[in-house]
Amino acid sequence: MNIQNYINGEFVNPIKNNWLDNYNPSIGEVYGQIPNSTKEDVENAYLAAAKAFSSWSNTTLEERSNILSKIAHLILEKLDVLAAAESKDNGKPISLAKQVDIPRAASNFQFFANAITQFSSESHESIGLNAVNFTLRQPIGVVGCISPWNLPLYLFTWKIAPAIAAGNCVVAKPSEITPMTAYLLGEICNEAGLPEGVLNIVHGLGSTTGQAIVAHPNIKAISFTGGTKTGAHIAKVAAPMFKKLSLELGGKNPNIIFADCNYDKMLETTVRSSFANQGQICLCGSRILVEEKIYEKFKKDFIKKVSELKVGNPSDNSTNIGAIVSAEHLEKVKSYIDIAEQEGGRILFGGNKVIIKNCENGYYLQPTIIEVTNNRCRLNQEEIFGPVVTLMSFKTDKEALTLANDTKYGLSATLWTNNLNRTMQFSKQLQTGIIWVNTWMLRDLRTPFGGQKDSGVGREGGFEALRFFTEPKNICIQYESPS
Ligand code: TXE
Repeated sequence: MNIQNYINGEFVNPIKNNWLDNYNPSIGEVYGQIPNSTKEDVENAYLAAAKAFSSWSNTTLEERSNILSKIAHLILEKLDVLAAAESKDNGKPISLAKQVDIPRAASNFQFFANAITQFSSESHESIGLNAVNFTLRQPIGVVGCISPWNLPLYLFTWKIAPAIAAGNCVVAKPSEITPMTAYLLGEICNEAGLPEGVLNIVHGLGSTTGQAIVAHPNIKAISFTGGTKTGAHIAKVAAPMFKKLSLELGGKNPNIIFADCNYDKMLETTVRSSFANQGQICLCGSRILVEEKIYEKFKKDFIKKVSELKVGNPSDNSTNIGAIVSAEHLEKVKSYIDIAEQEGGRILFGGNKVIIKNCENGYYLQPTIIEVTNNRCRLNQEEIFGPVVTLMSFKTDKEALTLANDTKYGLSATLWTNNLNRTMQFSKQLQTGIIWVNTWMLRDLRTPFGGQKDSGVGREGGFEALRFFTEPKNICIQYESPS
């Protein structure tokens, strides 16, 4: 299955005719080709976006809202096709794609279809000076959206929806590892009546195609989700060009469990926050910190629950843990398991690759639990981004807070306790952009989403996203006093 770039509402081959293999990770085989676009393709996408900008930025909010809403409905109509494509491309269980990825892609469009009709700005009367100030929030122009392979359509649409809702035109690049649902979105946009050139999708490697978007002199804002290292590189390229940057990067999120929590709910949720999407979510609670008095009980119960998870073919409805996204990523995750012992860790469960019947060449790994004694070890300091969590115990609140913050990342934290004072004290002192208390991954799209420290810069979601994708302009008018 070969896919093409989506430029000016049409599907076109890459100009230089370079192609990349696209793998199905569940069987470890190439199942198609995607464009390895060059800067010429990116230039064509930019020109299409620039041409569409003046009319698109002058459509009424109602027109935009209706089109975004239609895209949302079409995504839901095609849920099964999109979920099957996502699962095949990424290796995630089909059940997860159906329950999370694709519905959320629709919600992203529906949310901003609504939000744009409520997005306004204040005016300020300078009393006694016969002056009034008001603020226009105008679209930036052509913006770049670059997304990763872990939640492909979910994160791709999370950027595109607010960008076009705000009146911008977009040059978007999905990960070269999971291009399929982005490709399918192009047809959906045409069917929804999105004018040609408002959204342009170019496929290809980050270092070439992605780089060409980031370095393009007239693409004035970049919204990126991916690795911290890549984010730092993008910032280096874009900063001297004074582009607006939204960088959603890696995480090494603490999951802090106190004895006074709702134990059963904590246990069931912790299995999910540890291994959902094969642990390939930047919000996963990969460092589990447990109050000493329940540590042994938790360890026993957690291992038992995790041992019941089924590693299998992602297209099998009973599969809980699907394939790792690529052979390279499988090796990267395995390399951390292999250093566990020398890092002072002890593998309590898992740690091995799995051979799945009829998928012998697929990329499968057991959910893995490693007990560590020192938070400075590599397993606790580096983002593994796979089905691997570490366990540590703590005695006091102070120790728990210190451990939780002892990381270069600052994306999210999960706290399990029924103690109100502790909840507020931790909420104020945890150095993360998101804190879940007695839950995980409960998402209200109105909230600011993003992290501190090495987890990135800026926030997505709600009006934060619409502010990112617009330029505020203050206008001050002085008028004559009545004669
Ligand atoms: O991200 P990359 P990958 C973390 C996780 C993972 C690591 C790398 O640790 O192991 O990032 O994952 C494009 N200029 N997260 O390889 O490389 C690339 O083509 C412009 C956390 O997916 O950062 C892809 O479209 N673009 C993250 C996108 O950037 C470039 C989710 C992400 O690729 C580029 C995924 C360049 N120079 C991985 N280089 C999260 N926070 O959710 C690459 N790209």
